[in-house]
Amino acid sequence: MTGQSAVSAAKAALKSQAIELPSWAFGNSGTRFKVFAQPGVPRSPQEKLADAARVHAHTGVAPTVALHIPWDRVEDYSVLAAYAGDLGLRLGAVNSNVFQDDDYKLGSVTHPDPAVRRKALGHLLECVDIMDATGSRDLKLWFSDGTNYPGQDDIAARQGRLAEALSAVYERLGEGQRMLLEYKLFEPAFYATDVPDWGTAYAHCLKLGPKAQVVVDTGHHAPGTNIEFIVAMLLREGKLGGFDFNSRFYADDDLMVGAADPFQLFRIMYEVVHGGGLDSGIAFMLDQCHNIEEKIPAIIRSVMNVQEATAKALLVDGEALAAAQRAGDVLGANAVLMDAYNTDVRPLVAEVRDELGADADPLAAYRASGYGQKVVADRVGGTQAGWGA
Ligand code: LRH
Ligand code: MN
Ligand code: MN
Repeated sequence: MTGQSAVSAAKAALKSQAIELPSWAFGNSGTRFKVFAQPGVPRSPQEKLADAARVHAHTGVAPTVALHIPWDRVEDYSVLAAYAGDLGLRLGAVNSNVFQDDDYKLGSVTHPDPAVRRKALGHLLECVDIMDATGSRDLKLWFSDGTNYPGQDDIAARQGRLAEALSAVYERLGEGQRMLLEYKLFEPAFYATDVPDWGTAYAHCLKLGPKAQVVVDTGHHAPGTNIEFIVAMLLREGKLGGFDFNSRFYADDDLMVGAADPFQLFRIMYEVVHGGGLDSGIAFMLDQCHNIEEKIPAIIRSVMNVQEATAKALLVDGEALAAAQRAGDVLGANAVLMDAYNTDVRPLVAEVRDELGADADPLAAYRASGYGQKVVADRVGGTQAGWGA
């Protein structure tokens, strides 16, 4: 592709990429040491949607919002979906929560007690009911299940209990619905997590069938893990359902995506683009918490970071790269990738936003809108995102 047509193709692809916002990123959050409450945070799921609508208005590429149940519990989810529609949004993935109940101390769907397992499964099935009402495509499953001490429980038996629950949920999925299984190396379990890695998630999803896919949370790996390899592998196997994007310096830090390692984000997006994953239904979700920084600007920044990494990935000269690879030109191939990474794509994505009717400089536009001051004046007594709630 010539320079100009590569740029127009990149612009078209960037316009159709949708980045999903997590409702919980708008609420107060913190570490287990302290939640620093911020003025003006949403007091209800509806107010979280209103904030998300601001992010979408300024960026033009964030039209869906993921819910977390029960943090976003409402009486009627179809009313919430209609409200989202009025704001120009759609409701996205429904995130289940089987980790904040006393009953789940020893696990949820892998708990040794069948009564606790039944309760956890009931919640997961309720989440599919909610998807029916919201029109959501994806159920996102993350299990905090695991053990802290060797011998605490039977590792293999827990896998059996997990498979049983997953299969019941799978059977309940409707036409066009999917379940996304998320893995995480450790925390809160410190010895053996029941879904610790992509291999375990993949094995379960493979057995379940095509509606079961793996979700890659970029903060859920051991330091040094080659995440783009995992992405390439899952994509190749047709099992990459989506991302939970965030940054990490140490563990599951949930910082703004692209903040800790923009090069890694580029490498991930390159594998997505190269593997044809940009328009294959992969959910590009953020999963972040903004503990000390302003939330809406941080979310806008995160959307921009994903977009910029995607733009750079789209600008990789595929023909030059393939030629260098065929010729065994190690440095040449690496240079092709680095040329794209080192391109300043900010003017390009600004143009894309402009053409979408959003703002070339979304952060400046948000500041100029006065929305931040308005919600501080209007909203008194914000809700916590859920972690300590
Ligand atoms: C677990 C996790 C999972 C939860 C979210 C709030 O660490 O990444 O996706 O649903 O955080
Ligand atoms: Mn996550
Ligand atoms: Mn996480």
